[in-house]
Amino acid sequence: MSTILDIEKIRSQFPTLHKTVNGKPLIYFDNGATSQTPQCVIDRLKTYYEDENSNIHRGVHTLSQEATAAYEDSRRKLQEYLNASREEEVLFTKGTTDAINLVANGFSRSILKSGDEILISSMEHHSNIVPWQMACDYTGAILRVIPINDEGEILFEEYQKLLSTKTKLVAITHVSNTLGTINPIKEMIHAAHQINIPVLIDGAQSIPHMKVDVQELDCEFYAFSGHKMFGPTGIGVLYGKYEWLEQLPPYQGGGDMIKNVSFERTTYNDLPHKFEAGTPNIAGGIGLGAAVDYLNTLDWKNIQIHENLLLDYATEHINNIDGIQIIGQAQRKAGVLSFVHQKAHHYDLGTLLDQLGVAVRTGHHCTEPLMHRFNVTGTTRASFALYNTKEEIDIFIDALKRALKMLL
Ligand code: 7TS
Repeated sequence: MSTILDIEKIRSQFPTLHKTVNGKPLIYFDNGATSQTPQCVIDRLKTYYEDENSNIHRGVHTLSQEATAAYEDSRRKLQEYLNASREEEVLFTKGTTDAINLVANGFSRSILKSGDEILISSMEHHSNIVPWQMACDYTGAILRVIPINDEGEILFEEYQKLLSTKTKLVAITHVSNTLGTINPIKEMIHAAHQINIPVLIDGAQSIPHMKVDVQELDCEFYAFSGHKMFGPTGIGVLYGKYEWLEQLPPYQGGGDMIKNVSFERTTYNDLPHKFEAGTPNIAGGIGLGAAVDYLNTLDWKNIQIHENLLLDYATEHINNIDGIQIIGQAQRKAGVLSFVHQKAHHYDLGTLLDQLGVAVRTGHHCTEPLMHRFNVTGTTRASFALYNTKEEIDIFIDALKRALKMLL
């Protein structure tokens, strides 16, 4: 494939991409679920366990100081990567889900009152629905949902109509994991700020596909997971504006998040530690720093061109197959291709594709309300990353045709 990226060099850094599955070379099109891990991140995790393994923020001994320095260095790398104005604005969490729960918990306990409203969209992942439903159950607040059109795009005028003085937060995904839609979050944030409403962005699916600048976006919160951006599992980030993180109460209680404890009264630690109770995922945090180092070596402009070419090529070829309907045809999309076939079940398609070496995801993709919106029970989803190629799409399309022949 003629490409602007040195794709062979990129692929050589990802050991899993060279596996065979069911006797076939693996074609990994399940990047929306998790991305593969480059050797530099794997090496960094290994070095941590071989050389630096120690608890952090508490030891006077050398090993603990080294581990603390590496962990805090990662935080600074993330601050720089996101262009956050202070390192205290970068909280380590278990992932996107944990980050959103942290904010929902804080809002439940300190901001939301009966009759207040939280605004989300029809295309949210369950992680950006259920924590708000729980917050509403707890406080009597009401969940409002921004509708979308048949292409899978936010209806901006409806969004504006839903914004009111009752709205206490807008929580919206940057990129839909099921449709691939890139939402106009900058305009949405701007509209919310007109009436002083804070905005949380679920960045789980955007971070691996584009450069994000939180100051330029001006969002109050931005949540994402390490394992979808070439980093380790079990680690993620909540970016929050300093004054908002100061205002919210701590999420969990325990070690590290306190200044002083007595049975009568406990005082909480400064940011970011106030939100990081207990021994954190130290190796994960350090490994995520290595993933950021890796991302910093990439040419983002050309990666976006490459990923758009992959998406356009796959879309064109899938559209030529009889009986297939693409779910999600927004003008602006990231590398996600979800589809249904009028006769073949997505689960059967996924199973047969796996037999042919192609890993895709099937089902509702943790977006059940979105499935209802499109009147389907699930889809087959191919989601691409920077290391995928046009040749892999050719094999996938061939495999899909073979699978359909077997099923129909
Ligand atoms: N938000 C979005 C938009 C997501 O796509 C996901 C995971 C999450 C939140 C939750 O992330 P976690 O790391 O905390 O689990 N999405 C998917 C997916 O599409 N297939 O598997 C996981």
